Amino acid sequence: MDTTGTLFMPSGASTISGEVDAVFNFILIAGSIIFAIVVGLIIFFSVRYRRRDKPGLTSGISHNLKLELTWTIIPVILVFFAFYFGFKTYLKMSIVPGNAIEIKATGQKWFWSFDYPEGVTTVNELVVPVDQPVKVLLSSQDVIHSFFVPNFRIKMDVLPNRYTVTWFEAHQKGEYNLFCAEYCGTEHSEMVGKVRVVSESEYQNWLEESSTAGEGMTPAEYGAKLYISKSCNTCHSIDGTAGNGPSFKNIFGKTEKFADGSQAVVDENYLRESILEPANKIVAGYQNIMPTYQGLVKDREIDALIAYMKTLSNEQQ
Ligand code: HEC
Ligand SMILES: [Cu+2]
Repeated sequence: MDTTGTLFMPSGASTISGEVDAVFNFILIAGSIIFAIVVGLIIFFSVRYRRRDKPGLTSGISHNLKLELTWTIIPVILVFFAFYFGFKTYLKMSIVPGNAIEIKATGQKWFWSFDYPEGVTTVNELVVPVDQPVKVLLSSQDVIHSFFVPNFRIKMDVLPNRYTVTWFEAHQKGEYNLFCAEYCGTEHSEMVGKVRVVSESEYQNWLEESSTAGEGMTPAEYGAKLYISKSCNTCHSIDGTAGNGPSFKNIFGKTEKFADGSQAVVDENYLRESILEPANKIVAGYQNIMPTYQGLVKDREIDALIAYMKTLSNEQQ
């Protein structure tokens, strides 16, 4: 159900967000009341019954059965409520509906990629239809990440060498933040994406468009788009400034020096290799942190990226 944002949570946009919030609020409010009562009484008693210099004032009462039953039974009931609703919601969040569409999500330093059954691959953008359950099959290429969409109230660890699963059904169109919620290295805070919830027809159109993306554009124009959409821009600038990776400015045709002392002239094959097997040749002065784009970019897209990098260089050929 819909909930609006509060101090603790952003607005809820999935079918389970209302339930998660209800459990959270119940525990928060019940906990706060009990905390106030316990701490209030501690303060009251320590003042009221502080040690005085008059002996004999302490009464001989050893216990009070009614009171003890009350402060035992009420919290037990509250804990049972918290367990009952918490477990019920947990089960709902764990069991993926049979009619869910399945999207493979991969975490890697430091971006998300998504593979659709239709063959479309996106980076840092998960597009899903509204009012339809979506199963997200998660795994990591490197370290532990965590798939966190606060508006949907889902968070799931993303592990190397193992699959984890989460699911959601968004019932409100819009754009929602996707975070990595597991510290995964220097650019962890840049590991953010978007979940775009669109209508069923927009979704079908988007799938169609994405599988024919780049048509009607020159390769260099398409490459410029891919440079952003495949997240190359998080590590490579185009204005000459060095980031996590070398800038693409004037890259084509230059003589590149590598960490092992060898060197090579940057041509199409070198660029292709750098994208698919970045660990083969490490540019001197940089670390081996570029993820392989094997499987994430199609040949057509590599061609476009190379065409784009050429346009950033003086020495075009
Ligand atoms: C996480 C950061 C990161 C991302 C994302 C990234 N790279 Fe890299 N890239 C590097 C680093 C670091 C190097 C230098 C070390 C090496 O050679 O592996 C590099 C090297 C390169 C080189 C060789 C550069 C040279 O001057 O010789 C090319 C070409 C390249 N990347 C292309 C790309 C493309 C295209 C993308 C997007 C599809 C991309 N990279 C995404 C970090 C990244
Ligand atoms: Cu991460």
